[in-house]
This record gives sequence, C-alpha cells and structure tokens, in this order.
Amino acid sequence: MSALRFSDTISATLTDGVLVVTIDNPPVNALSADVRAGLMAALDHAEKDGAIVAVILTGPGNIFIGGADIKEFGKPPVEPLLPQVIARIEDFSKPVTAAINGAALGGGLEVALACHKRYAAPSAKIGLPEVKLGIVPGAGGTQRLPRLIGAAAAIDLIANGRIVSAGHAHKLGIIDSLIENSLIDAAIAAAKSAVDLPLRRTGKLPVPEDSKEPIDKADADALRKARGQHAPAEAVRLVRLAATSSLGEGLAEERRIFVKLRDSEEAAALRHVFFAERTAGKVDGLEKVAPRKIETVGIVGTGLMGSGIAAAALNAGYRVVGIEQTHEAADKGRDRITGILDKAVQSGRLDMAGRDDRLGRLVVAADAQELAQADLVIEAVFDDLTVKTELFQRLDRIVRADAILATNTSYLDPNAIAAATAHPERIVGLHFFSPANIMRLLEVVNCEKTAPDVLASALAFSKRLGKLPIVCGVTEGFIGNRIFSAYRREAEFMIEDGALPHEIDAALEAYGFPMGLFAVYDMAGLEIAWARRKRQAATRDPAARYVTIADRLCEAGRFGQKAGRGWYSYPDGKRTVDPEVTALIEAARAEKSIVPNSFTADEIVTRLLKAMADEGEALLAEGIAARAGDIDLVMINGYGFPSHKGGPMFAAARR
Ligand code: 3H9
Repeated sequence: MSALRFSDTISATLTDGVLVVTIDNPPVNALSADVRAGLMAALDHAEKDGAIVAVILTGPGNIFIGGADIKEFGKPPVEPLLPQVIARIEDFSKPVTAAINGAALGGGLEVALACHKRYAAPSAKIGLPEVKLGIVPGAGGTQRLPRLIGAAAAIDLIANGRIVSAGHAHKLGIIDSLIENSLIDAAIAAAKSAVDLPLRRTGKLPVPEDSKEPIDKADADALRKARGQHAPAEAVRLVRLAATSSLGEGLAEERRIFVKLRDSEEAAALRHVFFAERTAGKVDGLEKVAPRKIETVGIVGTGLMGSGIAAAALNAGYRVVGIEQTHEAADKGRDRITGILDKAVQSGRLDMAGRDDRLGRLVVAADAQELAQADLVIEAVFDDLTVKTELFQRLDRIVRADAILATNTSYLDPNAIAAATAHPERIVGLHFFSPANIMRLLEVVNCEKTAPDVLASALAFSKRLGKLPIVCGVTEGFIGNRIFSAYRREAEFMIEDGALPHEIDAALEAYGFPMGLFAVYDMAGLEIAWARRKRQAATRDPAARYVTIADRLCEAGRFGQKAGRGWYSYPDGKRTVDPEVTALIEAARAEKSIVPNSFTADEIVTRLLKAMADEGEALLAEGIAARAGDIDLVMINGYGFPSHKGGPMFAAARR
C-alpha cells in the first residue's frame, strides 16, 4: 500500500489495484476549489495508471462530504466547477464507488449519485438540503436522484430538504449496500469482484415511471410547507423535468436556476441564518471553561411548561426529578409528561421501548428534598417574584453546593431572584418557549453574577437538549419579548394612524409570517395582556403614547378566538373582519383627532421591521444581545419571523 497526494485536501492509497481516495477538508469536508482540483488530479492518475482497476471515494471521521463550500458563494467561480468533476466521475472508464462513511449532503450526495456504486455506514446521513439555503441542488441532484428513486420520492427529499438515515436511503434505493463494519475493506472487495461488470451510470438511467398521484401529492405537500419561498417550487419543477428531458437539458436548466437562486435575496437571507446558527451560543472567553457535569435535572412545577421541559430533558437522556406541592399535583404532572411521550409514540417519532426507557428515568414527587440529588434545578412555577425568590431560598437549603439553579421566568428580573439567594453565582436564566419539548429556541440568561462555568453548563445542557441557545443579558422580556413588544406597539400605533388589523395581518402574511399579529392575539386570548396593562397603569409614563383600542375590545368582552370575537369575529370559526371593531378603531382615532392615513403592504412591513430593528439596535448597544444574528434567530425561532427573510435585523438593513 503506497500513499499518494493530489492536493492539500486529497490523498489516496493503492490497495490491490483499488485507489482509495480520501477527501480531508475539515471541518465538514466541503467541496472547496482544492478538493475539486484534487479529485480531478486523482481521476487523471487513475485513468493513466493501468495497474488501477477501480476507484473509491471516501472521507475521514463522520463526514463523507458536507456539500459545496458555502463560503465560496458570491466569489468568482474557480474551475474545475463541481458539475465538471461530477461528470468526470460518472463518465469515468473504471468503476468509481462512494464509500459513504458519514454525512453526504448537498454536493456531497451529488458526488455519490454520480458514482457507479454507493456503500454506506448505517450511521451516515443522506440528503439534498439545498432548499434550506434558498437554492436548488446545482450539480445534478435534481436530475440524478429521480433516475434512481423516482420523481415522487425525489420531490419529497429535495423540495423539503429532508435528511434521512442511510438505512432509509437504502430502502429508497439511493444506497446499494449498508456496511456495518470495515466499510473501506468491504468496498475494496466489492470493487475488485466487479471490475468486469458493466458500469451503472445514474445519468443514463430512465426516470422510473411513477403514477401521477404520488408525484402531485409530494409536489403539493412541499409547496404548502414552502410558505412563499422560491427554491422548493423550482426544485419540484426541475425533478419533473428530469422525466421529460435528456440529462444534458435537465442539467443545463438546473444550473441556470441554481445560479439565479444562489444570487437571490432569499438565499442571502438563509445563508445568514445558517451561519448565525453556527455562531449562536458562542461566548468569547468561554471556550476554555469546562461545564459542570449534569446528569440529573430537577424541575419545580410540572404544568404546561415544566412538563415540556421534563420531556425535552428525558429525550436527551437525563434523569428527571419533577417536584409538585401535593401528591395529587405530582400524579397529574407525571400524567402530563407521560401524555407528551405517548403522543410521540402515536405519531411514530418514538417507539414503546424509548417511551418506557424515558419513564424509567422520571420521578415526580411532592417532596422537594428529592432535589438533593439534582445537578441542575429549573423552576417553572407561577411568574411571581415573591413566589420565585422564596422557592430559590428554599432550594439553597436543599440542593448540593455545586448544583446549578435556573429560572424560567419570562418577565421577572433574574438578578433580583439571584440577589435573594446565598449563591447568586450559581443562578442562570433558562427561558424556554412553549411547548418546551418542541420549540428549538432557548434564551440563556447570563445574570449579573452568573459564574462562567455555570453559563458554560447551561449552554452545554441546552445543546444536549438539541436546542438553539441564544445568550442574553438581563432586561425585561429578554431579547424576544422586548422586540415583540416594540413590534406590537408599532402595529397598534399604525392602527391609530390609519391601517386596519386585517390590512396589517395581510401584509405580514404576504411577507411570510404564518399568521398576522392580530390573528395571533386572538388565538392567544387578550385577557392576560389586559390584566398586565391594568397592573402597569399606575406606573405608566403619562406622556408616552398609549393606544386604548385593545382595552376597549376587552371591555366589550372581545377576548379573542375562544370568545368568538376579538380583533376579528369568528362566525363558523372563520376569521372575519368585523365592522364593530372598525367602528371602535375609528372612534378611538377621532377621540385623539387623528386623521387616518392609508398604508400600502410594503409601508406596513417597512415600518414594523424598522421598529423591531431599532429595538434590536438598542439591545446591542445595551450589551443584552451579543450579535444582530442572535436577535434574528430569536425572532425566527420564537415568533414566526420568516427565515427566508433572514430575521428583522438582516431584513431591515437590506431595505
Ligand atoms: C451545495 O452543496 C450546493 C450544491 O448542490 C451545488 C454546488 C454547485 N460550507 O454545522 P457545524 C461550517 S450547498 C462551508 O457546526 P456539525 C460551519 O459554518 C451545501 N462551511 O458542524 C461551521 O463553521 P465554524 C449543502 C460549512 O458537525 C463548521 O463548518 N450542504 C459548511 O454540527 C462546522 O459546522 C449543506 O447544507 C459548508 N457547506 O454538522 C450542509 N457546512 O466552525 C450544511 C458547515 O466557523 N452543513 N460549515 O462555525 C451541515 O448541515 C452541518 O455542518 C454538517 C456538520 C451536518 C455537515
């Protein structure tokens, strides 16, 4: 066995006439210019060397190829382009096998699709997630995948950007064989025994004939989820094209659309989101701080929020101790958590063994002393400062000296809670979003006295939960609710200034929000915010602009969807513009002598984006948020902001 090198990132060994080419381009083996050039050089070598009978492509560790190098997008293209490398692989005169050791994503799967055989380790992940970056596969994915697995299955994978296990990909027909152990040895043996067999070139295969219904269904499902994004619709069109045109025509059209989308605003926004997600949760100076070991998580309060947190922690493999005040409440809490797990079983996301394993790690008790074993205790009790401070003072006496205490408060001041305890350095905020077992967003609140290793532990915990942690400082409502308040305030000002609720909602929904702001209010119910406004009335700045319309709606019993009336009315459950609300708004304007203006949808969106971005700038200036990208992620993952617009900070800056 002799070692060969073709570029900085491409090396190879020769074993019994089989050239095993290894791509090694950390961190994700992206198809950079050096990788592409190295692959071409390796193929040149294999072509010329008569002793080489077959080629295997593989990667080190748990990544085969993570895709095209996204950092190269927007820079002048460098030859050889990926489609050229892929055409060379497919047309190669000797058999080329992909030995898929780990993730084969985007361009990585496109390389594999052009190989004549695909073997994979069962742990590998397979997919064409390009639509998540606002683009379509640009190196043959839309043309070769349907030739292997049919149009309906290809639409489902490509237009949804779905990533599947190697086992699933094997069932679909993407992977020829799953290899449990010694993937490379198995691939070498198979390559040697198949040298004289004809090569199966994916691009030469006809697209298998699917009946029309599954294709139409996959098409409709994908477009419904796309919420106005362009890439999924283009992906569907390109897959359909594969069935009716030659490979060359299909590839040319795919390339044209790929380039167009790559240079679009939508793709720029989604790339921003991609990189913001990778940066989120990173805190300067914290890389070297070791987190504390967390295995047992205590959760005080097992209501809606607490039971969701418990389910998330059980899913991540933690032991969970839930605490309630009475045995009866503890039983109910256990039932709620069990109910969440049962729902996961019903929907096929969890099997019975997984459910039972989780329940085996759960204790729900009425005795707070059980928390003595916890490494981390999260409180999810009623959001009242006295209730929470008393609880934390009690916890101080129960938990171990090295245990971490976290508050899930949404609006209270965690510094005040911490100040009331004996060890404020072990207090951190973990602001979950409901339902906590589903929502990815988690605001990790770095309080004034939080110790660095406590913050590092909270981040490690949230990552193990599979959450997207955003670190923020202490302010009322943290990042999300502060921006949301500014957004809501501006929308209500606009109502006074002349826009109607349905006009604002229509503008927001056309922009990409799943639901307009006033429809969301109605769904959530108006009475809790009304009660808060009444509490705050005495301390409100009388000079500040205050819109009374929401109060008037509540006074008229219009508490939202459940009451059948709110900002809208709901005859037969259908959201309907109500002239009574319009009259009430007009009366409120007249009272303040406001002459209403009319607003276009674009003006509405611009004004709301500006309000959010201004508040975001204030959060950055105050040091509450570390990065504009963090603010964008909070609004996308917690408040329905469309990801393909990049978040309010990104979008406002591009207007
Ligand atoms: C494509 O392929 C287009 C083609 O169809 C056509 C071309 C003509 N490029 O996620 P991690 C960075 S489009 C450049 O934390 P993990 C990332 O920013 C692509 N950089 O790792 C981070 O940097 P830093 C289709 C990339 O182990 C570091 O790598 N492919 C790329 O948790 C580690 O990332 C995809 O969409 C990239 N492609 O997960 C797959 N990917 O350290 C995108 C990552 O500076 N990637 N980086 O913060 C992933 O899904 C995950 O990264 C992966 C590894 C599962 C691979």
